[in-house]
Amino acid sequence: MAYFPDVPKIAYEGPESKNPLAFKHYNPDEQVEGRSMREHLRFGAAYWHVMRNGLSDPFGGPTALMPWDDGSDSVDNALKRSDVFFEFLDKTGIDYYCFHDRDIAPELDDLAKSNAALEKVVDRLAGHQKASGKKLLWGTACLFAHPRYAQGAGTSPDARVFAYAAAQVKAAMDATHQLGGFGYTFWGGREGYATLLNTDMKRELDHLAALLHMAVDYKKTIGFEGQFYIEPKPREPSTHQYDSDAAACLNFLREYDLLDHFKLNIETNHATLAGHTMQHELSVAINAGALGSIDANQGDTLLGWDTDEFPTDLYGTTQVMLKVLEMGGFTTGGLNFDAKRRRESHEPIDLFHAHVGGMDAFARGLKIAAAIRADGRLADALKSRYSSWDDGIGEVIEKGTDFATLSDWALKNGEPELRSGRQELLENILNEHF
Ligand code: XUL
Ligand code: CO
Repeated sequence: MAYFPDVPKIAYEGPESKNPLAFKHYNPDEQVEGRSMREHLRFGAAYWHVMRNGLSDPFGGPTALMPWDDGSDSVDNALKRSDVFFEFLDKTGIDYYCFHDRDIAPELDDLAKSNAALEKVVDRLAGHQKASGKKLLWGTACLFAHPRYAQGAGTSPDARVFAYAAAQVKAAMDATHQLGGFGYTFWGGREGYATLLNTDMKRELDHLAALLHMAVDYKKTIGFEGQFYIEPKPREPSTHQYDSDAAACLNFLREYDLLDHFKLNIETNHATLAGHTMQHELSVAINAGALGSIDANQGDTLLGWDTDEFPTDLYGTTQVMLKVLEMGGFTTGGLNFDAKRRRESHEPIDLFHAHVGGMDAFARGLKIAAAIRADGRLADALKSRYSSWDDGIGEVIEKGTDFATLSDWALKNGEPELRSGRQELLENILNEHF
């Protein structure tokens, strides 16, 4: 059954093509730095946006047309959505996907019924994966939508809510394991506070760490070998989210002895909401050996919230790919389009335009990043800026010295000669590649 009868399998037609349903740059088997584009980019589709996002906003209801969806919470409707989703993956050529438990299956009157519904849909997804060769990039539990989690899940002031959240994570991990997921993500949407007047921050963080330690233990119990990720975001819906940025997450993981078990899933729009560039967040994660995966999207400079736009900014995709190449590529992670169409783009075809555009923007980013690396001038400039550390007094300092030695050196050598940072020149070199 074709749910998207007007959409063919999207093919690569090259930069000259004017076909809106063709790739101009994403050519899956084309080699870049000795690896195929498909392997470099590891695109993922977000089930919650593709299948479940009606495109409502704080001022208006849903607009998205989903002719296949009867709007009910039935398991049959959920199963049908999974069929539609795999047709979407097939036609876009996206190899991976990500889900929350409650995106793929309904939350019913009680936990036992919800678990049973989840198991049914997971069986169907397993069949789709087997038939298509598509893979699960990561799964997660939705611990933020239901009213019980209004005051947090792992950081709830109510121990009964914590227990419920743990039960949900257990079932979502089982589902992810059954589907051979490469990872499992924790995004703490409501793990933070609205006001410190009613918040025992220390106790809440202790509880969050306890939940994550239990997840680490459970992973061993079931033999799940996927990578755990934490996804930083500073706020919204909370006033402050504890996992506010990459540095805060790393500090939390270190403090609670969890660093060996987690990497980070960095999302572009979350980085900008935290007041950082994506480049900054990726650098912080890479420096700690902890960049796991990426939620690929972008924000809007005119709006102060998480707009989850599709990534179209070539500067942005290039900078991401420069970092990914610098890291040596993804291992378990990939580029998950945690992005939604604008509310005005309500037709099913817009889903295709959006993903095709995002994939092409990243393919171009990859090619430009590889060209920048081959050109070498930016890397040379960086190396030369730090060259005073390679020998002489720099080498002495890096090996370890003391104040007396440095004081003697400074007295003898006098005022250091200033060297320009050459920012404008470097920006010009970067622009030569676009
Ligand atoms: C919310 C967000 C989530 C996570 C998964 O801003 O990014 O969808 O990616 O829970
Ligand atoms: Co995300």
